[in-house]
Amino acid sequence: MTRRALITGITGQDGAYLARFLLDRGYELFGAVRRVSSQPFLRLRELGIEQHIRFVPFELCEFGNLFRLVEETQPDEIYNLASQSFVHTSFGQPIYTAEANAVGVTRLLEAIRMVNPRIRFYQASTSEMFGKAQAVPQSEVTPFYPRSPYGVAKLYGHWITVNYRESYGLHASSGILFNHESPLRGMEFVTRKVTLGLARVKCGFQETLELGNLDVQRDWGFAGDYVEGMWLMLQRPAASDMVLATGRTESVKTFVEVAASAMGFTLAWEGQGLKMLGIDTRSGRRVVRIDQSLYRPAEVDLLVGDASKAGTELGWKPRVQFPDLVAMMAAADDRRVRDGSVVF
Ligand code: NAP
Ligand code: G4F
Repeated sequence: MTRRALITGITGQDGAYLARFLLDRGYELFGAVRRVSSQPFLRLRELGIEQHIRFVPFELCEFGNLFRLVEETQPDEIYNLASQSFVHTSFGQPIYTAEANAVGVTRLLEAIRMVNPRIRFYQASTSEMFGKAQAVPQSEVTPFYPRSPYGVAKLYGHWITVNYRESYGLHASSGILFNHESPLRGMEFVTRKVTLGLARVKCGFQETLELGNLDVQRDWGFAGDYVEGMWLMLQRPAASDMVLATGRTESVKTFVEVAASAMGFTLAWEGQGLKMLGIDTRSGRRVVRIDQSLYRPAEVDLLVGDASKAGTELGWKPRVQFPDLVAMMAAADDRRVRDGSVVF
């Protein structure tokens, strides 16, 4: 029998890759989208799958809407990928972030409990919950210490998912995913900001790339690999929580260097701290500058995940390695900027 899935946040990076993954497996797919004034379907269009999805109106902060949505679509699986996903923004909008990322999860779980408790549920939890990391690497048993309103709200979303599983027997799993990127990544996030910015600098559309803290380290994987892990979690007989990560960590500075090299720059650093500059030694151009306003009130310095539970229980492992990920993103933005195609 054809299985039905509902994806919230389908217009985002992960939503697009997960939609393609589920369509390839024959799912009937409902895509939950909120009303926005710009074009929300560009990623789905880029993957060529927009016409295979039934779009339904959705807002995380509106219980009646969520309830009717679950009742009308009667899905077998719900993937809750929707959230206010920008960490920096969460410092300026902490209350809305909590409404969407914390209470929003409870709204969905309540709707599932009332409409059909057999629906399997995936919650998009995050390595940001580890924040000021209490162990290296971080796994399912590492204590949490979030460092942003985003991380705090996601931690509530994580625990309410665990609580509904333990209280009401829901098949509800929380995926604790480390940073995952792709050519479909939003341009507000540092990796995409770097690859798009460098491509624009190279073509003369932008003078310099302004960045914040270059010393922080992240465990960066490819989003296309991570959506398979989400699906695998919901195929298990019993729900549980899993870390998905590559186990390798790199600094933002290294990401910039590898991306710059892929774009044909020869980057050298001059100066220290806020005065540091990234110079292209061939042309002498100042390619990278530091902008203090891009620093966060509290930072997450080092994330690196241990995904051995997912390896053992799901048979999951990431395929794309860090250098190939950077090269893939750099090539996509280089091409887009040169041929003037739409960027999202
Ligand atoms: P993304 O590209 O920013 O997508 C977020 C999605 O949520 C978009 O479709 C957005 O809709 C939707 N959304 C935001 N607020 C909403 C609201 N109030 N009601 C309904 N929909 C709303 O994020 P992503 O990178 O794909 O990440 C997917 C999920 O995984 C997020 O929950 C994120 O927090 C979490 N996560 C991501 C990573 C990562 O590295 N990518 C790691 C760990 C966890 P619009 O298109 O209208 O903005
Ligand atoms: O790319 P980022 O904005 O991602 P961040 O904060 O790690 O959050 C992402 O990953 C989380 C998983 O750990 C997700 F839950 C979350 O939804 C999102 O997808 O920033 C990465 C690092 C930060 O430490 C930041 O301070 O890069 C540093 N950074 C330096 N300059 C910058 C910039 N970040 C951004 N966005 N823009 C800069 O100019």
